[in-house]
Amino acid sequence: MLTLWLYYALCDLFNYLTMGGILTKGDESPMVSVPTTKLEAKILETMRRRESKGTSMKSFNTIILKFPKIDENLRKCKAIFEQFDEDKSGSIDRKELNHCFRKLEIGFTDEEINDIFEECDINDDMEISFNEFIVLLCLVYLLKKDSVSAHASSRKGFQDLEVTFETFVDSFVFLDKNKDGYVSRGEMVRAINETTSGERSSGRIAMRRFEEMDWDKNGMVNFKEFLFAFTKWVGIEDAEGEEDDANE
Ligand SMILES: [Ca+2]
Ligand SMILES: [Ca+2]
Ligand SMILES: [Ca+2]
Repeated sequence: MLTLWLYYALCDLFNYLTMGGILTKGDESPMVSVPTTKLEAKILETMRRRESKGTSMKSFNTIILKFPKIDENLRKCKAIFEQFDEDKSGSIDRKELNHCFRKLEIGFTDEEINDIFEECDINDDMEISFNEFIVLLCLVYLLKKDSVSAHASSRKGFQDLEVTFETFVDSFVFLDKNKDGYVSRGEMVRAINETTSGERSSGRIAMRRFEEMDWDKNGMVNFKEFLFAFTKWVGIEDAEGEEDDANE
């Protein structure tokens, strides 16, 4: 079952981190991560503010228990994605994203839309793929939630999605023990130790999971990287990866 697979994937990841992998890299002090863009700084600041409110997650298991629901809701997200992919190219370009934001009544300026497009186009192909889209929506959720009362939230079909996004935020807050907006190796270790009693299974999968998470390889995982990892874990691939949209 997928859920079980996810569980083991996470155990692998944490075991790998516990045993010391890329993150240890011979330096004793954690690297200091500095946001490189204005938007990144804003996300970090918003996340830190959110973190000060705490988390409803009590253990790592409570996160895992939510996986089936997350999976189900992200799948529903596919329909939203397809709706905004106007030319059915399998990805969302800048113009389509603009339309999308207008339809969802997300009050972003053109500059902000541009920034978030660039932030989430992680493979730099100038298109937003499905997994990039999920990350994008979740970041929008985080940013909007923090400012004015989210307007688009009351829209039908989005409540489920918001529950999922809140789960992502909550999970991240749970992992980020010192509330600095980044999940470090030490924090990972703490999170896993609080729950499991050392189920060990390292290996290549774990290595891959970790690489997926620490996208820019700086030894710290920010919220965006965490989200990308999640989309991978639930099996959401890039548009190029799965050409299953034979019927249009
Ligand atoms: Ca398109
Ligand atoms: Ca892309
Ligand atoms: Ca931290």
